[in-house]
Amino acid sequence: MGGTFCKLFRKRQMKVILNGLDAAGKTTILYKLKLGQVVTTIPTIGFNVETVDHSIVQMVTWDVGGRGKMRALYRYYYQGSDALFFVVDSNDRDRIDEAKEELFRTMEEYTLKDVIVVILANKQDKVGAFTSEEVGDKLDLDVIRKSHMCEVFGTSATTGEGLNEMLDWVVEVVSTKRAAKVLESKSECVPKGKEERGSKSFYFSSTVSFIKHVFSKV
Ligand SMILES: Nc1nc2c(ncn2[C@@H]2O[C@H](COP(=O)(O)OP(=O)(O)OP(=O)(O)O)[C@@H](O)[C@H]2O)c(=O)[nH]1
Ligand SMILES: [Mg+2]
Repeated sequence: MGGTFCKLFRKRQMKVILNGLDAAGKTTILYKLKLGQVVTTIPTIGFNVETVDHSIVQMVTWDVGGRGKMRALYRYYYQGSDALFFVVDSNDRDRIDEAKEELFRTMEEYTLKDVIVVILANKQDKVGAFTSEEVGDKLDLDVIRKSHMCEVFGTSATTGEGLNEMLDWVVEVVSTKRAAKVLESKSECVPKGKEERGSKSFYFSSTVSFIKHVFSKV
């Protein structure tokens, strides 16, 4: 019983991968989300893993460095991810095609087949940056949307613009996806034929098994 109450009030966990070209702003975003402040960064070699709390959710966030030979190994850490945050330097017009290539290369990973894809059109505070719509067009997001739920947000890691709105959307979408999955498996687990459909005992046993099932998943 105690365990059930703990489960009720415990934050749900999500796994998030922060990816994108070097210097796009991944590490700055990670620490802005975690600490609420702008930290001085150096290029990430390897990765940073931090937990970020947002509303009912705790996100285990993997910030993978945008350069280096180890990059090819990062995919081994993608397993079980709920969301891919792909960060783009919207002010770097010369590298937007490279960013698109990196996004499409990343999306080929089988372990990312079920993630939601969140494009962070970062550095919106810089004059002359592509807008989030322009970034979406340049990255050909309509192609990604054929296989994944995908949204683009204009952000600035330095001012914090767009970050909360983005997290709200992610939490809502991932929670809805999980609930749909539980309901789907519930329809497979409800015993059929034991009680007559429509009878009180049928609904009682269905509800009990559904609640048990939900608590076994949270
Ligand atoms: N003006 C502005 N500068 C930013 C923003 N986000 C990051 N920067 C700066 O961009 C530079 C690179 O930021 P990082 O967070 O280190 O980039 P990264 O994507 O982690 O880079 P790697 O670790 O090399 O993959 C730093 O000088 C940041 O201060 C932003 O939204 N606006
Ligand atoms: Mg970094």
